[in-house]
Order: sequence, then structure tokens, then C-alpha cells
Amino acid sequence: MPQSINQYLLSAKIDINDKPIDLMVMGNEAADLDSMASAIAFAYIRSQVEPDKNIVPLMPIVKEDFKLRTEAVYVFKTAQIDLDNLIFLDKMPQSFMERVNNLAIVDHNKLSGTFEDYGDKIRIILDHHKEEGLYKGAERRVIEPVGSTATLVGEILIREHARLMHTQLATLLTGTILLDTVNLDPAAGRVTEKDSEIAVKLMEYFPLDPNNYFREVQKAKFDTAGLSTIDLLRKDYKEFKFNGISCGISSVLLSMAQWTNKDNELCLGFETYASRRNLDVLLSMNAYTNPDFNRDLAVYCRDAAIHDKLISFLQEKGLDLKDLSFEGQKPCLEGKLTFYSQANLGISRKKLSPMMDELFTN
Ligand SMILES: [Mn+2]
Repeated sequence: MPQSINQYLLSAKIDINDKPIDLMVMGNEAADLDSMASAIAFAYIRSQVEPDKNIVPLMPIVKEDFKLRTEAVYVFKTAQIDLDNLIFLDKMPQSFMERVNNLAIVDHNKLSGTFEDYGDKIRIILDHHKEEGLYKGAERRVIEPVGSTATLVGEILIREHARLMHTQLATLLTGTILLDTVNLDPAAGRVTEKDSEIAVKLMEYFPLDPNNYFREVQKAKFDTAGLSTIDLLRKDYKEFKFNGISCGISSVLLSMAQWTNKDNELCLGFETYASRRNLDVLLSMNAYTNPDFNRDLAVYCRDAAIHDKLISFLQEKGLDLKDLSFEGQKPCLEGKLTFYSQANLGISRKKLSPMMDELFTN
């Protein structure tokens, strides 16, 4: 009999302080639902296949930040995963990476930040982002442009370890795939044949109505009106270094109009967050439906010259930015913050970050 996910997580957590870690499974630093669910599900599957190994799924965020992932809070609750059993970065002892013998990375294929130097530990990659061509020596390297990494984990579960399937696992993976593919809707341009195939198989094992489940997860994801500006910037955040320029990109699920309406000191929030993280550039990519899908962009740079250079570059790249201005916003203390609607809806963070690299590295 396989363990329950909670039993597994609890036993993994007990051992984090001293034992060697045979395999650490880690999602990307934005720690969205896909990253966390895929890491937990994959670590769980491996732990049941190799019960004598110490396999640890790491959530690479501080515990305090988990509440910001409102969709993850909802899906984990629905899948009856006890949040107290999750293993967060700030609960790990100092220099734990020295005890990690092998690394599996999911939902990214390039290490960043504090993990950058551990590429030689990578044995497994499961991801759906742009192939970076790194860690070619990994034993298992699955990088496919599907809608969700959870699809790739689901595929391994179904094709290789079907006996491990249970409701909890199916609920966790299905919620993630449905959210990432906008309920498997081809019109949203995210779903692939494989996502649908795997989701349909997973759905045989969970008791909920998929359309309802999708609606509830989606609702939880967009339920961010109660968050402060700093929390909105932190919620879904990635950081990049381009030729010495430090750049943060936040994904925010409010229109700029709503956001400026609820906070008239937006630049103070951007400046505080940028200085806290020591950023030269802080972008907010705002995606929302009203009722059609829309994108806005906020661009903050400490240096006004870099700001202007960046805007003209993004225009050249075809983002099709149109100025937005809002009444009653307090000015920046230093630096420059401007707002745009982004008419080119096809440019997501996944596509924007390589563009920024092109600008600053060349
Ligand atoms: Mn993903």
C-alpha cells in the first residue's frame, strides 16, 4: 500500500535536519501552483518507488509567502494536503544544500538565485518552459511545451506507476492542469493534446465535477483584492540578472486601474520592494479579464534613462504599449514608474524575460 501524501510529507520533514538528502525535488522560485504541486507529486511518486531513499520536496519560498498563492491554498485544501507538512525554505537548516546529493527540478530548466551553483547535482528535469540547453548530463530531461508541468508528472504517474494513483494525487494534479490550461479550453491557447489526454485520465480518479473545480480554483487565484501592493508584487515574482542589471518581474492579476484605485501611493510600494530586493528594474505584468482577457504593464526603473531605453525597446519588440495615466497617484521619491496597456496579449513573462536579456546583454 502506498503512503498517503500527508504521511509521506511528514516523514520527509522529520528527516530534514541531519540526514543526507538522496533527492531534492524543487519547483521554480515563483512557487506557483504548478511548481509546488508538481514538486510534491513527483517527490511522492519517487518516494513510493524507492521507499528507502530520503526524498524531499522543497517549496523554495518562505512559509509566510504561501498564503499569497491563494489558488495553491485552495487546491491543497481540496486535495487534503496538510499545509503544516510542507517543507519551506526558511524551515531548512543552514547549508542544507551540502547534504543534497541529487536534484530534480520541475517547472523550470535553469537554476536561479541561491541555487545557481548546484547545476552539477541535477539528475532530473521536468518542465514546459523554453529549453535553455543546460544540464545535458541529467538522467531524465523532459522539456516539452505542454500547458502545465503537472501534465508531465501525471504522464509519468499514469504510464509508469499507475498503481500509485489515488484521489489525493489526482485532485492535486488535475486542479493544476485545469488552472494552467484554462479548463482545457483551446481558445485560451495553452492546452495541448497531451494536457487533455492526461487530465481526462486523472479525472477518473477524483470525485469532483471538473468544471466546478476549475471555477473554484480560478476564483481563488483572482481573489487578491485583499492583498497590499507589496504582497501583490511578491505573490508571483521572478528575478533575473541581465549583464549586471537586476530585474524583477511580478505577475499581478488586477488591472492597473483597479490597483491604482485601491492604492494612491503605488510608486512607494514599487520603490520599497525594488530597494528591498536591490533591483534596477521592477516590472509588473498585469493580466485580467474585463470581460475579455487584457494585459497592462507597469515599468519602474531606478534610473530614468534606463526606463526610457527599455520602453522604446519594448515598443520595437512589438508589445504595442499605450500610455495609461491615473489621477491622484503620489509621485516617486526617486526613479520612474509608468503604466501602459499592452495591446499585444501574446507577450507573457515567459517571453518578456528573454527579450530583456537581449536588450541588456547586447
Ligand atoms: Mn508551470
